[in-house]
Amino acid sequence: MKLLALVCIPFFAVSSFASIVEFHIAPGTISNPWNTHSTSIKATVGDTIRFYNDDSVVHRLHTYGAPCEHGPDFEPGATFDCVTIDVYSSAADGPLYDHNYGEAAEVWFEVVK
Ligand SMILES: [Cu+2]
Repeated sequence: MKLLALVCIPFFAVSSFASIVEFHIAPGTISNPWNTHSTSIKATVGDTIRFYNDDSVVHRLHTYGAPCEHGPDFEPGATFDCVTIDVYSSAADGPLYDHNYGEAAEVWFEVVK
């Protein structure tokens, strides 16, 4: 039993901290903001923010390396996983945006340690 505990405790200790935060890009978003300050995507570094493209056009998250790497194009009906690697506060540093539509297509985050 002691051995089992030694093997299992580290697994749960690591996995219990990271979670998946789901965010749906609404139909009809096109070149408009994905969300707003008040609906900022909230996560902790290490979490995966899973974007669902519920829209009719390709979307692509623009970042400068935080909270996750710059996104690829992802098709309507597809998902994109933003694996967070650093803090990012849109309230402090401004919204990120859809690479394909420019800065007006805002994406708001509050990703903390
Ligand atoms: Cu970009």
